[in-house]
Amino acid sequence: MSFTQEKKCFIKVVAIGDSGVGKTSLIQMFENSKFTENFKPTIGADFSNKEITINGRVVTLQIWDTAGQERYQSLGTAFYRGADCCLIVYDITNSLSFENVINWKNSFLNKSMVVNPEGFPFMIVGNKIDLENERQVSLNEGEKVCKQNGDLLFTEASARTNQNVEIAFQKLAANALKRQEEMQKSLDESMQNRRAQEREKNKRLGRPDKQAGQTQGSQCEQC
Ligand SMILES: Nc1nc2c(ncn2[C@@H]2O[C@H](COP(=O)(O)OP(=O)(O)OP(=O)(O)O)[C@@H](O)[C@H]2O)c(=O)[nH]1
Ligand SMILES: [Mg+2]
Repeated sequence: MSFTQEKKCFIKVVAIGDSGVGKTSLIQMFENSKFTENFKPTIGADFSNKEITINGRVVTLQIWDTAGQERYQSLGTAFYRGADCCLIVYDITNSLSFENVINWKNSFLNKSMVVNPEGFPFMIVGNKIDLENERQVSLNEGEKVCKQNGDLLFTEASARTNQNVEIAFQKLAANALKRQEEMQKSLDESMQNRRAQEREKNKRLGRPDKQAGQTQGSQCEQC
């Protein structure tokens, strides 16, 4: 295995959604297999790292847990920048939190200034499915909104029972990694084309080929 292949990949995940929907709880369960009943709203944002394996490759997830409370929303820009993917959480027992999902998505795309918003990896999580008796948003409604808004990844989950928590993060990260690799591949291809054109031009003009011996293409800086 070459040195570049051994280097680890890094993916920045940003979790957003209304206050109280369970962002911190999902992250806590995913990272530490712990759940706390009492609600301590996040102030500003926290971040933590977790290593996971995707298709045999070690990937470091840097997970940003942001505050859902309105008063912290102006901080968004700082936390969103450089994100590779985004987890949007709503609470299935709170229809308003579901209605806000697309606002969160749009606000994220505006503030993060993602270069290529088309196909940016979002995972929508309908949390608290352990509270089935209090459900206000059906599975069908969740699926429909995700389909209508660019086929966003979607799952229902429970941070309390640990249902579908790991799979939500794994799927989102796998998607982000795939996108990173595709973007790197097209960058490598355009670099190679440019080099080939340059070589051709030098040949025509009888100039020495400065690129001879240089390695072609590069692995993703982070991968
Ligand atoms: N029953 C149940 N309660 C949950 C679940 N997930 C979170 N909670 C509870 O919901 C409350 C809010 O959870 P948090 O994870 O703090 O919510 P948050 O989205 O991080 O909120 P902010 O930090 O204010 O944005 C807490 O009392 C949690 O115990 C779940 O899956 N089921
Ligand atoms: Mg929180």
